[in-house]
Order: sequence, then C-alpha cells, then structure tokens
Amino acid sequence: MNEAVIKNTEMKNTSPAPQGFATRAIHKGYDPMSHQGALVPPLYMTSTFAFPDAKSGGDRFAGETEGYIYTRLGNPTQALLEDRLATLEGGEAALAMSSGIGAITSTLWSLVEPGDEIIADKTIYGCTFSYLQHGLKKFGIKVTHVDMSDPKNVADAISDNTRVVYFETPSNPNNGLVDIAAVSKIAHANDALVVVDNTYCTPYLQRPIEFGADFVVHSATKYLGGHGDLIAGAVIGKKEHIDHVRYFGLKDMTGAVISPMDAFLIMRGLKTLELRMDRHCASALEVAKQIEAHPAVDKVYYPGLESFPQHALAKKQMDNFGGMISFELHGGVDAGIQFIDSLKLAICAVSLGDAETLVQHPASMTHSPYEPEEREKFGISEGLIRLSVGLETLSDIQEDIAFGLDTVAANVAVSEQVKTNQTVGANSVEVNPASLAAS
Ligand code: 4LM
Repeated sequence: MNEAVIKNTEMKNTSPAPQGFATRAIHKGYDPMSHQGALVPPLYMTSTFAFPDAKSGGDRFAGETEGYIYTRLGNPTQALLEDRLATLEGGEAALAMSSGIGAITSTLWSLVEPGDEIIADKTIYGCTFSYLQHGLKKFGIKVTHVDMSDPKNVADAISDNTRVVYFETPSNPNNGLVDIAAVSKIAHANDALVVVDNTYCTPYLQRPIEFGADFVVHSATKYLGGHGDLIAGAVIGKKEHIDHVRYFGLKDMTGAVISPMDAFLIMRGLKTLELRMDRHCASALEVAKQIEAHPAVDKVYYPGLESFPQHALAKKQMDNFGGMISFELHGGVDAGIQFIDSLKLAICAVSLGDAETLVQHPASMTHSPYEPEEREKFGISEGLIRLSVGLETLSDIQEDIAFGLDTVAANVAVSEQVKTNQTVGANSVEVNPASLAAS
C-alpha cells in the first residue's frame, strides 16, 4: 500500500465531525482499499457460503462464531445496504427485504400473537390494508382503524391488548399526516410498539425514530431505489428488534429475502437520493400551486401548501414536503379519468418515486382492496387522482398538467352547455372544447 493510500484511509477513520446525509449515503461502511481498490462495492451474487470445515459450519449455526451461512439470513451486499439504511434513518440496525409488503408482513408477524390488537390509521396503502384486514385478522389478530390525524383517537382506542400502532405519514393516497411524537408517546405509555411507514418521505425528509417510533418500514421500490427497476423493502430499528424480525419474521414466516442484485441497485439509488428528493420536492411544490390555482380543481392535498390543514405539522416533522400530490376535480371520477387519459408526458401507472411522472386513480387501482364503503368511511374519495411528480424538466410537467386540467374544464363546460341547450329544447350543439378551455 503506498503512502497516499494510507493517508486517505487514515483521514477517513479519524474524521471527527459526523458526516452529512449524502456522504453517508455514498460512503458509509465501505473502503475501496479493502476490496482491491474497487470504487463500487462488489455484488455478492451467491445463495450460500462455504464453511472452512464442518465444525466451523456448526458453530456458525449455533451462533457461536460470526460469518455468513445462507443469503436468506444475510449476505455482504445486503449487509452494506442495511448499514447505510440504518445510519440514514438513525436506527441501530436495518433489514433489507424483497418488497415493501415483505418488510411490513415480516415485521408485524414477528410482533403479534392471537388475541393481540393492532391500531392502524384509517388511510394506508391498499395492500397493507388488505394484509391487516384479510390476512392478520384470519389468525386472531384484532385490527382497529382510527383517524390518527387527531392523536386523541389513538388514546381513546388503545387497550391492554394493543401491541402495535401502525401508520404512514404522509399517508397513501391522500397525504394525511400523523404527529409521530404525540402518537409514539401514547403508544409507549401503553407498552405498544410504533411502526411507521416512511416510504413517501425517505429518511432524507423525515426520520420517525427521532420522534419516538420503534420501527420504520419502507417500500424501497419507490424513492430509495428511485429508478422504477426493482421491488424491495426494508425495516429499521433497534438491533434486538431487527434481529427478531430477521431470525423469525423473515427466516421462518415470510422468507421475503432481497436479491443481492436489488440490494446493489438500491445502493446505487441511494447515492443520488438527496439530489433526487430536492428536485422532486421543488417541482412538486410548483405543480401543487399550479393545480390549486386551476378552476377545474376542487381540492388539493399537498403538505407544502399553506392551505394544507396540517401544514404546521408538516413543517415540524418533515424537512421538506415530498413529491406526491393528490387532488379532486369538479366532475368527480369521470373528470379524473378524462384528466389521466389526456396527459401526454405523465404515465398512467401505479408505484411512485420514479424519475418519470406517474399518475393513477387510487379508487380503481392502488386502493381497490378497500371496499367502496370502506373508502368512503376512511376518506379516500372515488374521484381522487394521485400524482408522483418526476424528475423531468419542470416546465414540461407543468405544460402537461395544464393541458389535462384545461381539457377537463372544457369538457365540463361542454356538458353544462349541452344541459342548458337541452333544457331550452335544442337538439344539437356544436362547441369547440379548445376554445372553451382557452376562454
Ligand atoms: C403504490 N405502493 O402506491 P411494495 N408502503 C407504501 C406503499 O405505497 C407501498 C408499499 C408499502 C404502491 C405500489 C403499487 C406506503 C406500495 C408496498 O410494492 O411491496 O414494494 O411496497 O403505487
């Protein structure tokens, strides 16, 4: 090793100041000099690991010596990703998994027993709702949904049987916020554990553990991966808790192990997480203001808008307001479908947090696992549109949105004119939507 290399390594090891978010996302836990100078950490594409001899293998299984055994239990590529996710979320340990639902199910299966209760927010991702309602309930777990926008509702619902308090903030699909500190305090006073889904924010915008949460779960499919090319998840928390999820929830219950290739790709995504989130947030704020100002729009839900009812809470626990906007148009579902179908740049697809702007209709897509009456009860309106603002040139996104909203406004105007003409007895009407939109 030459002198320059030694200095470089020494500088890294003796750095006194805590490193910044992006520095940790790029460097944490890896020294190229320990890997023949390879700048990018090697991808350990292996399912199993050789033992030096039979006794050593047995010792590893017995937990008497350290070392890898089999990739479902751990792998160096996964371990590096886990180290980075733990430091970014401010947790002691992390476990990367095959999907967000894999992370959620592995975590909750390892925490509850028949007779226990989970209190969950009223609005959460559709398949998480389905797992709680259709999955866990079958095994004797009571699941109660409350409106967590007011922490008092958690205090009123919590009981001696409550083992877990579960929520997303902001929630999918309508951006409702939950006061993490207030709800964690109530849960802990009742010996319940708090699990927060931080998918919408990523640790760059919000670190729930700082506010008292016990577990943070992620769909890493979204912003953490950031490029729409993988499905993955993660859970972060205290080492003792994460070990339990790894060796029981993951190993014995779900088997939801992440592929080393996907772990490698998420680490590539993490290198630009800060840059990407800054751009998502800056563009989403402008698009949210644009949507709010358009006459075709009834309501907009974006935590960064002054008009957002929980704007003060957003400023308290989030460092910026994210890339997700949801809104309702005058004209309900039909107007929403017209809007989606008129867009030229934004792509109609579920998922979120990708470079591409994505638009979808929660009632018929991501939140179709809710029954219509459940959607009504839990505040997911049939006409809601969800937009994941991407990384394209802002003026191009805005032009696309303007065209979509103008088209809806023109069609509403046409149908109103048709109605008026029918009322006065006219049989036909010729209206040019473009001219109405422009007027
Ligand atoms: C979607 N969401 O909304 P996997 N937690 C949250 C999510 O939004 C999702 C998951 C967990 C969407 C998928 C189609 C807040 C997913 C589940 O898909 O299992 O990685 O994550 O469009």
